[in-house]
Amino acid sequence: MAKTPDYVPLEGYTERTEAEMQARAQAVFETLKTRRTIRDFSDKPVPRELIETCIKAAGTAPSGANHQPWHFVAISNPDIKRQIREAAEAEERAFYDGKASEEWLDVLGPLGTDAAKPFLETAPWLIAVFAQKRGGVHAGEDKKNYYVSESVGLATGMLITALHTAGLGTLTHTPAPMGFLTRICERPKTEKPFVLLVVGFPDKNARVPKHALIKKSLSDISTFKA
Ligand code: IYR
Repeated sequence: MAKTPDYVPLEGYTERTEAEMQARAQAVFETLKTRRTIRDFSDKPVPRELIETCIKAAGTAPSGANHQPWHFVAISNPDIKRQIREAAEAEERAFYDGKASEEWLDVLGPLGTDAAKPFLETAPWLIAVFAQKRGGVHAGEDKKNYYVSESVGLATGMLITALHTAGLGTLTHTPAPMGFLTRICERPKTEKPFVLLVVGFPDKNARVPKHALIKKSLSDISTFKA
């Protein structure tokens, strides 16, 4: 039987003037438009507390039935980073040396990516994001989860936003298939590896491909019906 909901008054909402709202929206845009996907990382350490705070920010994301179907494995251990690099590079060699279609390799050309992933060891943190097929509003429950990919995608976006806003560089890395993350991170089979974030400071000589600077215009990405 469905439970009747309990309610509490909304807290934490701040009403603002239109000018203030516009200024704040503009400030978020100014911050986010400087985010770049980084592949040249420094080995400078990043405090664990900073990663913890960004993961807490990600954990505020909306999710199907508020089940919060995500788990973040934050790795700074050099031995585990090496295992991840070795497994990811093996998958990437298979990808670049045969599995990827010509069409796919063609669109990757301007990014300059290849099977070598040294940043998986250089960067101080890797965050493996897992999507939980089963769970519940409390940790340890075993109900069906809903809109899992949507929820975990939203949380990952908020994690990237938090990391960038804090002053860190990230790479959204998706070695395919990513099954090795389940084994190396010792996660249950009911969780699916979703994405591997590489996190740290950009190297002082970091470069980004020009291709990454192309951003669609407002009219390309939106339609307004007044
Ligand atoms: N996973 C590979 C290939 C790759 C695929 C896409 I789509 C990208 O935007 C970037 C890379 C790699 O990491 O090299």
